Amino acid sequence: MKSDFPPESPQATAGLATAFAHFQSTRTMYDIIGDIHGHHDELLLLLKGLGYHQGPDGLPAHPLGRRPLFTGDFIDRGPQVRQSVALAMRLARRGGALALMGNHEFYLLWLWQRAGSVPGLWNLPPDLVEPVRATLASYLGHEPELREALAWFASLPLFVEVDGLRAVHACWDDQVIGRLRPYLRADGSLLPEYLRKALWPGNGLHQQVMVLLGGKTLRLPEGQAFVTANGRAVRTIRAKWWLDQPGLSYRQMAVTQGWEVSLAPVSEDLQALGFGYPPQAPPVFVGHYWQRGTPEPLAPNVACVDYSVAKGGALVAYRWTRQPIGPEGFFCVPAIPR
Ligand SMILES: [Mn+2]
Repeated sequence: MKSDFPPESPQATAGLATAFAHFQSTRTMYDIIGDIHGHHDELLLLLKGLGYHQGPDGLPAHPLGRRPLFTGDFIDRGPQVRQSVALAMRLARRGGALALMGNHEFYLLWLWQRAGSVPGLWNLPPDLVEPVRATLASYLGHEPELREALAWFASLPLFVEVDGLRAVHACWDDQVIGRLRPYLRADGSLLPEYLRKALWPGNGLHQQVMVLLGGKTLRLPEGQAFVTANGRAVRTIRAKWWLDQPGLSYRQMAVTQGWEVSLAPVSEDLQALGFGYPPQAPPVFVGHYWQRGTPEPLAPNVACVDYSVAKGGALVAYRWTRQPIGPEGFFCVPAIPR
C-alpha cells in the first residue's frame, strides 16, 4: 500500500499563523480550553458561554477579540470527534486560536505511521486500534478529512508561551523543553524528520516528548500496588510534577485523589527526578488529568482545565486575564447526558 505518512509539505504556514497569533496577543487574551475528546456540542456551548458568537465566516468569534487556546486531546472517547477536530482546526487556521498536541493525537500519528496510510489504520491489530476506536468510527467514509486532520495534528506545537502564560498538554519542564529545542520549529512543533522518530516508543526523543504530553509518574515502593475502580492493579502513579518538597507521601504526590495509594514518603529525590515548578514562574495551564468536581488551581501557578467531559464531567475553560490564577477564572459546561 502506498505510504501517505508523513505529510509531504511540512505546513510552512503553521509557523506564520502562530507568529501572527503571538503578535495579535499583545491586544487579545486567551480562553484556555481543556480536553474535548469528541464532545463538539459541549464545545459550542462552552464558546457561547464564554461570549463567542457566530462570526461573519460562520465560526465562533469573540467581540473583544479573545481567542481559544486548546490544550490538546481533541479526539477519542466522544461521539463527535470529526466535528470537534474540524471546528478547532478551522479556528486555528483562521488565526483565531492556538492548538496544542495531546497524547491522543500523538498516539494516532504513531498508528498512522505504522499503518503507512489512512486506509491502513483500519487494518492494524485490534489492541492498537482500541484506544482510537471512536475516532476511526467518526471518520469512517471521511478518509480524506482524516488525512487532513492528521496533517494538522503533525503540525501542532508541543507547548506554547504567550501573553504571560504557558500551556502544555500535561507537564511543563524547562529542562525537557531545552533538550527538545533542536528538534522543534520556532512555534514549538516537531520538525517532520524528528516527529517521525519521536512517535516510536522506546527512543530518547519519544521519552522527552512524552514528559510534556503524558506527565511524570512515580513507581510505588517494591511490593506495593493499589486497585483502581475498574479492578486494575497499578504500580505507578501519575504524579504532581509541580511539587518537589522532601517528605511528601505517594498519596500526596498522586494526581488522582481518593485512591488507596501508599502513605509512605516518596523514597526518591523528587528534585533529582526533575520534579518541581518554580513558584515565580509564569502560570502554566494543562489538560490531561481527568479532574472531577469544582475547578480550582492545582498550585498558585498551575491549573488544569481537563474536567473529564468524556466521563460525564464537564468541559472546562479558564478565562485568562493576566491576573494571578484563581477559582473564579474557570468556566464549565457539564457533559450532555447521552
Ligand atoms: Mn485527555
